Parts: sequence; structure tokens; C-alpha cells
Amino acid sequence: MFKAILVTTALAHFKLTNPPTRGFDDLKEFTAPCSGFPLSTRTPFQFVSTLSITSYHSTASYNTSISFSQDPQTQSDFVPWGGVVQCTLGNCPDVPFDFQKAFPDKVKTGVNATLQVIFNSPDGILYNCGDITFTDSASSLTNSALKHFSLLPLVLLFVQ
Ligand SMILES: [Cu+2]
Repeated sequence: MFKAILVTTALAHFKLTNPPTRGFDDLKEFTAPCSGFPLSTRTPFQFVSTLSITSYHSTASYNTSISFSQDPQTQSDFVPWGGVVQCTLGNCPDVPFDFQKAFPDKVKTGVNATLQVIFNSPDGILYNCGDITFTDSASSLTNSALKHFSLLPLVLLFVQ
């Protein structure tokens, strides 16, 4: 009985949905850098994009790293990118990331990368990765996001 309760509360931490996570297993999310999942299908990803993350915790935060390795294996393959985003239960806030601005020498159309989300939850530090290929197709995201006044402080934080 007691054991069953423990298992239940340990399930469902967070999930990276855009780009899609390599795989999802609550019990493996503690494993860096990518929850123990191997390289997966790459998602086309615009230079300025928003990560979509579902939080199953009412109080949590995340930060991000990126790897330009073709098949990153360890945490040292990743470099930190972006600031800390606070999450509540449900979807974490949409924050546009300008990857090309941050890595102008590396982010070009056709370049492969792996995005890593490091989720700081009451259960501990958790990991998801999404494999992507950058594309320069026109992004309407930046303009629409910039029109939302409430997002401006976060935009300035991440695009500076
Ligand atoms: Cu959790």
C-alpha cells in the first residue's frame, strides 16, 4: 500500500512536446543528458522557436542546453542556452528562443542539433531531449510573440 502511493506520486514529472522528446519514461527522466534515450527522428526547427513543455508539477523551472554534435552522448556535449523559465502545473510559458542570434556561426539551414531541457522539480533534476534540424523558413513566431506585451520581459531576457 505504502509502496503503491510512492510510485504514484513519483510518476509524471514533465514532458518536452515541441520539439518532441526522444522518448518519455518518468522513471528514466533523472538520467542525463537525454533520459537514456538514443538519437531519434529530427524535427524541422526554425531559427526562432518556442519550446513547448508540459509540467506535472505546480512549482518547477527549466533551463536549456544545445548540442551541435551529430549524436551527443554526455552532458559535456551540451552548452547552456537561455535563462531560467518558471513553470506551474500545465504548460510552461511560451518563450521564443533566437538560436541563430545566440549561435550565429553554427545555426544555419540544414544544421542538426539536439535541444536539452533540464527541468528542476521538487523530485529532482530531470532531462528531456529533442533532436532537430534548423530551417530558416519565415518565422511568424517572433513578430506575434513580440506583440504580446506580457511576454516582452521574457523576450528581452532570451533574445538579448
Ligand atoms: Cu515529478
